[in-house]
Amino acid sequence: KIIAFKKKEVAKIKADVPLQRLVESPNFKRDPFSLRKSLLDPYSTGIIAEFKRQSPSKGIINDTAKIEEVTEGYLNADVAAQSILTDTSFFGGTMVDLMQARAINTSKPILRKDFIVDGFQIVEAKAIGADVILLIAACLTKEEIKNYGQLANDLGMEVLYEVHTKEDLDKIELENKVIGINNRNLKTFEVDLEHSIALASQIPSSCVRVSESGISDPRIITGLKEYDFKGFLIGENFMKEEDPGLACEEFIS
Ligand code: IGP
Repeated sequence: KIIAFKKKEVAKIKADVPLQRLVESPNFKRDPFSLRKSLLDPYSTGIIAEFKRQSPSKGIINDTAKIEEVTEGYLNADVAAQSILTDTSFFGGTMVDLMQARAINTSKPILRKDFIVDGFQIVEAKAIGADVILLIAACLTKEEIKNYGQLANDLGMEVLYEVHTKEDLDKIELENKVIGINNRNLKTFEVDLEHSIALASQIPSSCVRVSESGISDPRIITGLKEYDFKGFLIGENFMKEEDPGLACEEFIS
């Protein structure tokens, strides 16, 4: 459902915005930061802190937090990277949020969190200052995953490949990828860490493993590290607080 909606939405934007305009934007010229490198740094906290105002499963999470303040807070907390929802219809995010974060964040990778269903969005991601895009295996064919991944890499960006099942994993050429296992089933919204840990054993060691969703306690991270997870994507646990940056700082320290 979301995918069909997204495809229509992107088609409209594509008709209005010439590619040339994206390519000419100042952010398009910057060299993106590497998420892989950031997560593999032995001193990294591994935390990928998300800016998310609302979600289909939770409704409004935070509608007062300012992207600039949250970005500053997350950077102060020494996150490994930032994740920013740019989907408006379901998550209340905007591309402007990412651009404003980018203006402040000059040191850590930013993930454009959205449903990528068209190559245009990948060029757009670079133009707004993203370093990494998300490709959700469940939403894409094997060929799309390969082609979009290639396009992102050609533009100097990295990809977080998101999976939830073995079928998702089978669609990806796994060598040397950053793989995010979503603990949340996107159909039932149920969160299951055991399921993720079981799936992790199917991922080759050349990959960097990221655990996504439902992480609400530092002890969960200690547990996940035992299974060689290097990245931990956290949204709601920070965003539900009035000061998400401070919540992140307290979580990490
Ligand atoms: C963050 P949480 O439970 O910490 O808020 O989850 C992130 O994993 C979640 O927002 C997410 C997501 C997605 C959102 C994971 N995959 C795909 C939109 C689209």
